[in-house]
Amino acid sequence: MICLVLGLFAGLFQTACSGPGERTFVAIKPDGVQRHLVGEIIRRFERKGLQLVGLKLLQASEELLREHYIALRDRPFYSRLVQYMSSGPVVAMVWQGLDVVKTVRTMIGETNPAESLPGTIRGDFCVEVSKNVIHGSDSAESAGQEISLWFRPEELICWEDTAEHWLYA
Ligand code: D4T
Repeated sequence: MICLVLGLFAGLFQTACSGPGERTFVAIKPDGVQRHLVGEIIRRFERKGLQLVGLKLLQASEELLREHYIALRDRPFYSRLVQYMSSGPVVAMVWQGLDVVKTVRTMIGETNPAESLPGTIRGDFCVEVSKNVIHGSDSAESAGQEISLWFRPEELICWEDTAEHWLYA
């Protein structure tokens, strides 16, 4: 009962939580975790000025991954993609900030690492499309869907970012 009340309270608090900009979903894929790139990737988003509001290491189920990539279910690489994403732990995150969906996609680079510029995550750390280290939501709409697929409301933390004053007018 207490948990239920606390959960409801947390849900209300999340709804009321307001920080600058929007939120996006980011996942460091199994190759990124295995290659010890977690710290480097988080460092880039933090230094940019984005705010971390959710973070967890998990072994994603095939069911979750099939749902996450549902839009690609007719593509020939769909099964291989789900298998690869479930081959080891992933780091799931939610980042917040002004135009964060676009900003994160720019920092990640193109889907194909060969087309990603140096300085982007895929441009710097990988070579093949099927092992491209990281995922970021491609629109505000998909960000909303992916955040609710991967995180419960109470797992997203509303906190005052004191750097905000130096980042935003
Ligand atoms: P994700 O969703 O992982 O951030 O990738 P993108 O948004 O950049 O690209 P996507 O949805 O088109 O592809 C999803 C995922 O599938 C892998 N992939 C893609 C693959 O293994 N072979 C392919 O030919 C393509 C196009 C890589 C990313």
